[in-house]
Amino acid sequence: MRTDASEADLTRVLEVIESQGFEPHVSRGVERTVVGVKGARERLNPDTYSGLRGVMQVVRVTAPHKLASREWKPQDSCIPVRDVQIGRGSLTFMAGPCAVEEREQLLEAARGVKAGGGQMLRGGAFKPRTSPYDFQGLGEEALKMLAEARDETGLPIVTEARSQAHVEVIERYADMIQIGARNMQNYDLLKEVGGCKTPVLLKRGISATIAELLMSAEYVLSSGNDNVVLCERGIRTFENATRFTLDVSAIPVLKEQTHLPVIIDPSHPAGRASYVPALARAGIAAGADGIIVEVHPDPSKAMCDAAQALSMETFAALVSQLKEIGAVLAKTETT
Ligand SMILES: [Mn+2]
Repeated sequence: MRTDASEADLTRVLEVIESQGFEPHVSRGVERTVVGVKGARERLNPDTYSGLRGVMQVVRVTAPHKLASREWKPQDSCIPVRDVQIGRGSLTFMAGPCAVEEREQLLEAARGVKAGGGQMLRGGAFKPRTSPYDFQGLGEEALKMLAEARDETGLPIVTEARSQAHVEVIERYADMIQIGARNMQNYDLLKEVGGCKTPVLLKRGISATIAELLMSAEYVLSSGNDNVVLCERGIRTFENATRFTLDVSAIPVLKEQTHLPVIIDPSHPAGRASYVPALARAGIAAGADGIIVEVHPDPSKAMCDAAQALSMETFAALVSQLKEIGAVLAKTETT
């Protein structure tokens, strides 16, 4: 719509779309309002809309990931998580233990994250583990501890929903719902979080292409949740010196194809704490909007992913380096 289009102009456009049996999707941006029309190519005639008052331009979105595409929304999206704004020229640092283990350990980690310059706290309550014999997480107890840590430090919390059954309880406590790599193509779960108001952090699957990641984001967006942040966390390649291979090239590709913010997880591809800072620096230098990293007050005692957890001191040093890299790229720290 033109910037000077009135509400009446918009209503008229929506009426025309609906009268043709299509469902309009209105997206109100800072500068202009975009109206999406989904439907079979043959049945849609752009001329129907271009003559209506207030319409600036009619564009056919050719990308299969419609709502996630740059064609749909040329401007970078900014995803609000409480008072943290992810994307659009800012850097966001999320950190915390792989799993929430006990109250004191979590509070200590949260204080360390805050002191080290982090803006969000991560922590697993429902852990998807490769082995059924490994620690599976504390469930709702962990969510309560995360909420307590947020109340003390002010850091919004992000935690993973492993199945649809967890979404309702996670929504009650958390500020952002993570969809883990193993669930990237769990379409029922994607639709479930798509029906939530809580922002979603969508991690790339270990064998998923960038196009598949974008289609998964499309599931969430098309189900009604506009607040999606993508996360590159390493893919499986022939290389086994690291746990996975961080696909740095995914960052510029995603930046070209989507308006959604992109962050990286340097911990899971590294598998080892000593590799984590280098991967984090590479990700930010490549244009990522932030990181989500595993930290622990005493890494040797972590019950989950101990080898890759950073100490609080290393995390703080890393954050200051990342801010310097961000400054070179004219990125500001998230507010
Ligand atoms: Mn982990």
